[in-house]
Amino acid sequence: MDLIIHHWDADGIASAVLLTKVSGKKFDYFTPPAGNYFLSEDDKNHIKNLGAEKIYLVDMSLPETDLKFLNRISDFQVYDHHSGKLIEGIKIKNPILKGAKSMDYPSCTTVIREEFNLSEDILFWSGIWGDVGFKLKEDDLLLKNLKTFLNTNKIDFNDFKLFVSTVDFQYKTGDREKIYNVISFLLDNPPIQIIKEKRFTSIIDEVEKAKEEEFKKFKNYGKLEYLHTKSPYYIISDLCRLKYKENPKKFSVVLGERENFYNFYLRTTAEDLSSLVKEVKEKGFFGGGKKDVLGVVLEKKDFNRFLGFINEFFIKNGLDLKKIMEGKFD
Ligand SMILES: [Mn+2]
Repeated sequence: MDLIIHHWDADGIASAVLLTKVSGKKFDYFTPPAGNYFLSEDDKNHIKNLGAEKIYLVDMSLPETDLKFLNRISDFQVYDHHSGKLIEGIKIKNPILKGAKSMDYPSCTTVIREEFNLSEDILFWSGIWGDVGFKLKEDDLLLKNLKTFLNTNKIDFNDFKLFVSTVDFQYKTGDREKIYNVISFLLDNPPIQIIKEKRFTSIIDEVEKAKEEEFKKFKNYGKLEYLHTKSPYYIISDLCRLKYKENPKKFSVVLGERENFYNFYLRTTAEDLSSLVKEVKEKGFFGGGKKDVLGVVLEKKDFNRFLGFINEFFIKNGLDLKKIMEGKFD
């Protein structure tokens, strides 16, 4: 069977479903563990063993080596809207890489709709709402068009938002089966019906509760707010943002421990993190970020090397992160 590899969020799921519907075929699906914007060795073995002749990658910018791997083992096609670069010999449909404006392609569903001449539907709009909904202003043309779509199709705005959250929240449980179950449901039913399904909608409350519980476990070390969590829920970026909002000038750090990986998050306005983000990448870690945020995914074997590196940054700011973490790792 052919395979669709997709991002774990609402846009990735909606894109995978749209692509399935338009091709009229059955597919296998794969999404990496939440937070991993790369394929681990396990992921690659799993994908290879599926033996797909054709592999699609939607809504995910993977490292060049991973793209080349997928291109080697299959007839490979990418649909995406993230920044990155074109790679010779790989079929990538991504208008952003050819100079298009990101506001014209706010979602991967936008790229897929254009490629296959699809009419707008709730999946198309859920990709957009999932990726950029939080930053749309009342007078944005995109929001006006969405509201026209919802009115025409008699979909309540709150129901639409619930729809997108329900699709989006599944990955936060840390259980990828839940994501694949949503894809099945969306393929077999009128998509909006999902908001009537307790087994899918209850995930939102479940995740919010887990967040509340973990949030209480932050420890304060003066300028540093630190949380080490072993929660199976993938909520660390949310937790870090919540703590950061309390006091942006502090250093809010969350370390999420999973089976084979650590997720590290730092947010602060105390210092511009842009050069730190750059350095992280140069050192060969899987990381990204902006002025006020750094996120890194680490294989466990790389953790000490990372801690040594990042602690230099904290020492400069009068904080010994390593000492704070001491005793927490074996
Ligand atoms: Mn997207």
